[in-house]
Amino acid sequence: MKPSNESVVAMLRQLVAYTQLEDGQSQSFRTRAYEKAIDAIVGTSGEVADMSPSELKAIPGVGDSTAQKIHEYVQKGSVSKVDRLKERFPATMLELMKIPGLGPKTVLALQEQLNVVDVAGLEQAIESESLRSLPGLGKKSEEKIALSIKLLGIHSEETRTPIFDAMRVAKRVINDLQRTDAVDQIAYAGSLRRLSETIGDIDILVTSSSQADVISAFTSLRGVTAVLASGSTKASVVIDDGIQVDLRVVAEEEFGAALMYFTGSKGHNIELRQRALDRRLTLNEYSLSEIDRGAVVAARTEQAIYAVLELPWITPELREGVGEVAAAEDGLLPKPVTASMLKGDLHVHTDWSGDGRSTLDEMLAATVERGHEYVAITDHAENLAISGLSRERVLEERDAIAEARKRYPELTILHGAELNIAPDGSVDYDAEFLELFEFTVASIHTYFDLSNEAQTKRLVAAIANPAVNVIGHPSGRKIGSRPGVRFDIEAVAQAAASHGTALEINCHLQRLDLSATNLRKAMAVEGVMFAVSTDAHHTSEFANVEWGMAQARKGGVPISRILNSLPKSEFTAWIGKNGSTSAR
Ligand code: DGT
Ligand code: CA
Ligand code: CA
Ligand code: ZN
Repeated sequence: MKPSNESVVAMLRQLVAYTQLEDGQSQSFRTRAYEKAIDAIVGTSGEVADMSPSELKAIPGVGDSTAQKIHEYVQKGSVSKVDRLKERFPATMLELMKIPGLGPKTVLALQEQLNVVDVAGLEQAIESESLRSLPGLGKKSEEKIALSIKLLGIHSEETRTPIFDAMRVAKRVINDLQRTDAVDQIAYAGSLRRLSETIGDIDILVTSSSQADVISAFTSLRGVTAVLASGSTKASVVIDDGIQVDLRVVAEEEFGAALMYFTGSKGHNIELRQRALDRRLTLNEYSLSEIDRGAVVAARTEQAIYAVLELPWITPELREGVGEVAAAEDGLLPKPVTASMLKGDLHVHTDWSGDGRSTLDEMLAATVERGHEYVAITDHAENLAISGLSRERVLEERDAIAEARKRYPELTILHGAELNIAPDGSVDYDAEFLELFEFTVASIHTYFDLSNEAQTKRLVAAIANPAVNVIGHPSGRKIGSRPGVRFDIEAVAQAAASHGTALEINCHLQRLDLSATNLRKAMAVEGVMFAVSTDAHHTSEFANVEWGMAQARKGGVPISRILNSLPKSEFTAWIGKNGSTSAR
């Protein structure tokens, strides 16, 4: 079976990670070349596996040596360079690199000087105070790393995977399996479908007319490092040494019942089973049936099963067994929001700031393609050392946007910025200069470990700034690698409501920020608006709106609270109320 583009991209990502270790640095010309190729392949519609080395090289962004490696992977199923590096560096070292404070250089030194290659060894090195002996580290950094491990809940025996990584693997497995003729319907279930922040294992359901072919295709997928179980209708494997994937082949007429059962949560299932019993019905992974005669009442779709149980279909993100069934019964659940309801994106980067990877025109064209009416271009502001725009560059970008408006007459383009919230709550530039922006997002990018009180004050000050329209990724967390700032969500939501500043739901799967917990708390404050924004740094990242809207569903946010679902005129009226903008 030829690898999907996702598989090729996964191989390149491994290449990036292992090259970082080999070089002892996170960026080099080699890693940049691989990363450029990843963007290029994500953006291409062609099948990489069908291309010759010269066709591969013809994709802008794919260089010579990368094309060779892709070709090798397609031909042989692995890349000798990766195999060689895997021998030298255990996969657990890649996990260590995700801990804040542990870059490739330190992880390499851990192996070379302390013989430490995993979290258990790291914990011992902290315990024995030998971590601090490594070059560039000290007592303080040792303590900081110890705190990160604690706050992130990383344990040597704990193997939950951040949803960002798990979703990638799931999409790749699904894409690879779909390439076999044996697969009809395919879907992921479990905690992944519920949009849990971390995933124990990936659950995938398939319908098929040839079960044995599906199972054998699954257990021989590229990237499978162990087959844990393999039977006639189910199998479990480990992918990339890291995550378990469970596959079940189910009958087509029972797909809905299976999807519902394996989506869970267990608590949700238990409540529904009780509800079935109350109606002299029994619910299991195969069907909803009459207890007395055994006749199937519903099984093919989830909708049909919920309907017989006298409930509206409950969106998977809410199925946590924490009162959603009662709320559904009382008609209290909001209508699930979806990506197609959005009319604009309010947090978008371009290559005007250092970390953007697509041009202004590419981002605008992609916005139009999504059918959006408006977009805010929010490149980084000057205080962000590596990629922020100087005042001069801001003025240049403003001119470039004015020109671009002529090329995209159907799109309202707001010239904006992503400001940096300093520890005292102030932002970049000065009040007069800030007036030239039509829209701003303000975000925390530094000083993540101040007290709860200080961070709350900091966020409230930014919210109260008349030049600020949205607080971007309010906690700044990265699931699994950065805990983010602690703050009082009620106080922040109160301030946001009274100053007419929206709170962001950042769509990136590594962020999902605000968290679902904080969204539910913020929802309790009347008048708070949310901006579901991609924070895209590349055209391919606009697709992340799917996750932002799933996060909104998980937080119980109705469409009326989503700022960028408003038609253009209402949207501009809303930001105008803030008093800061001159949006067209
Ligand atoms: P995870 O994998 O730990 O992130 O969480 P889940 O929810 O994906 O759990 P998993 O993979 O063990 O099982 C998938 C779903 O299957 C689960 O959400 C509900 C259902 N399920 C599994 N075992 C049981 C069970 O013993 N009773 C009931 N009612 N449902 C179960
Ligand atoms: Ca699971
Ligand atoms: Ca499972
Ligand atoms: Zn941003």
